Amino acid sequence: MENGAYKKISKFISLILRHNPGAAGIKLDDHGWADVEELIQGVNKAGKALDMDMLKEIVRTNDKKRFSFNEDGTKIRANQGHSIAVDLELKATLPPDILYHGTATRFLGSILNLKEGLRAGSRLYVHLSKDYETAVKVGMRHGVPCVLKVDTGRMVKDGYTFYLSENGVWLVEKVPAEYLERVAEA
Ligand code: HQG
Repeated sequence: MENGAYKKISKFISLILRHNPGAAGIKLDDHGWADVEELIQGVNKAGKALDMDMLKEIVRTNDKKRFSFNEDGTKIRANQGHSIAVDLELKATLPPDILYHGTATRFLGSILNLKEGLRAGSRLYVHLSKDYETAVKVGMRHGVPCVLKVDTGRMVKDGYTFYLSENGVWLVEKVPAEYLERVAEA
């Protein structure tokens, strides 16, 4: 279980590794990796206590397995969710025929009615979930949740490429509205 203090620091690490490495005065390489020693020093300089044992525990207990170490444990990166351009070298993966996207009711107008579909916005990819329940939780972060069913089977036939992050989140560049259908509430 992730404890409260770890949760706070893990949010800061998400910010550093996904969006703003400068917040800890560090740089990521082209593949999103940060040097572990640099990260620990940078977090401490930013006024938050962190050591190697804590970092290992944060990576191990993180509820969504957001971070990974490299093989020899000298580097760390976020598994998904980036807004800065990094190449995670994800392999194209065939998704199940249906995936889900959790969003908030206030976004449905532009997604479905204006037919913008799902766009990545500030992130590199649109995030899709393999089950309805997970999608509800994702949607709750933005307001009154609602879930869109994505016809991934047809998207694959139409040539879209899907990726599966290290922690089980499905990623795709965009989802045009024609592949989306709102799931009626249970
Ligand atoms: C919405 C969490 C209007 C989209 C989760 C979403 C995920 C549109 C919001 C990960 C739109 C973007 C990502 C359009 C999309 N018009 N709104 N055309 N297209 N949207 O946070 O998918 O806890 O960038 O529906 O578990 O909510 O951070 O994406 O509501 O995996 O690890 O724009 O973040 O993981 O919001 O979440 P986000 P998301 P972590």
